[in-house]
Amino acid sequence: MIRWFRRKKEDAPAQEPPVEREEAAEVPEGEEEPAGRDAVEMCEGERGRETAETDAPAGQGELEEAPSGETMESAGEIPEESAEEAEKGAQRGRFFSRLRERLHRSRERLADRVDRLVLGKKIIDADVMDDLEEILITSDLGVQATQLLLERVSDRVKRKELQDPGRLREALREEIARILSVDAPPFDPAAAKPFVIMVIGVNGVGKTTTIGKLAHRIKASGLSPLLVAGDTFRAAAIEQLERWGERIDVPVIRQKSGADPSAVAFDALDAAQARKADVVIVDTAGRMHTKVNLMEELKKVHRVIQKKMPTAPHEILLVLDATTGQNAISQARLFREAMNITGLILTKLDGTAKGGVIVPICHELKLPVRFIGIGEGMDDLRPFDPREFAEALL
Ligand SMILES: Nc1nc2c(ncn2[C@@H]2O[C@H](COP(=O)(O)OP(=O)(O)OP(=O)(O)O)[C@@H](O)[C@H]2O)c(=O)[nH]1
Ligand SMILES: [Mg+2]
Repeated sequence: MIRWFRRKKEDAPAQEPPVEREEAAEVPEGEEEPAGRDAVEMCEGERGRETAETDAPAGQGELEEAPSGETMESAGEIPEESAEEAEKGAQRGRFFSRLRERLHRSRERLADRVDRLVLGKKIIDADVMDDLEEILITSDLGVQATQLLLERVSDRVKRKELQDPGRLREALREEIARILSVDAPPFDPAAAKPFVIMVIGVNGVGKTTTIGKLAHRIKASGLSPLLVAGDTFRAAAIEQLERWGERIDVPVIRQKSGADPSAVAFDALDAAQARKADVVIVDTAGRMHTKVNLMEELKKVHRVIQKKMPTAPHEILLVLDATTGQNAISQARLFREAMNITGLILTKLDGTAKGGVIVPICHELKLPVRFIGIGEGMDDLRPFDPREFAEALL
């Protein structure tokens, strides 16, 4: 049907395997490395290390936010309820601007090119569709999702619902939001006690950092999280999680480096019960998805958790690094074969023009994106809202 599409499909680039990282990633604002400890122990974080601007949930009924502490100057003159509503609206606006700003590289690649495409055009014809196809594919939307979008846009044109090229972008945004809206139960850490979350993914995608940010959100919502240093494989991984624990004032369960990760998880569930923790978040080693033995280790951690608490883990979150583009999809496919993934977290959307990759991920995997990472700070994890994201992207 479309020339460019046929041409490109044949010479689509081969997918590269992920690069294994050697170096331990640092917690951004560097802190001293704690001394190593031998036995299983709790590391209580220090209080009040940082105060932070907090993100509001993006409207998917997820975690409640801690109050921002900001007040409206004229609150006294406005009825209490509407003042609160106005503040919420203003806050949403600020968060959306930040999301848009962080996604600017992806937005430039997609939205700006769509704008240039329709500039001066009177109708949406085959040439426009051809060029649109090229824009979508080269914005990491993938062959299948691109085809689906083109079909839906063509249908709208045929039905005469879409005739003005100036409205093409809006139509695409709506269709992208539809693809991103994967039907799934909500992420609800209050649904069990303790609510156990396993975080998995290949080396360097941002698992440990995401766990720090997620625990910070969970704590701000009023629940008490507990972190589990299940990455006993990489040197300094335990310390990295401990530094996050200190920074956000959340306890960390650890054993010494090289210990069996499933034993750490087992002990952590005991500790969670003893401490009445609400949410347990288990960090895992960065896995090369081609190394079957490492996948087996993940399954073992899963089995041990389940033995201790038959309904757990309640969420298995796969972390994907958006900067790896199409490679993120092949990682997700392989992890899904091994684990019953309940949701995805896409990280590093701030540093890449490949943010469009979220569209084929949702289209192909039909897994909900739970959160997105838009920076290295503790407030840079946001609940994923398909409409908001589509709007920020396009
Ligand atoms: N810009 C940006 N950087 C991020 C984001 N999330 C994580 N990072 C950075 O990515 C790097 C790797 O993060 P880690 O959390 O160590 O990744 P990991 O998956 O735990 O890595 P391994 O433990 O080696 O498997 C760190 O430098 C993080 O600060 C994000 O959303 N945006
Ligand atoms: Mg890690």
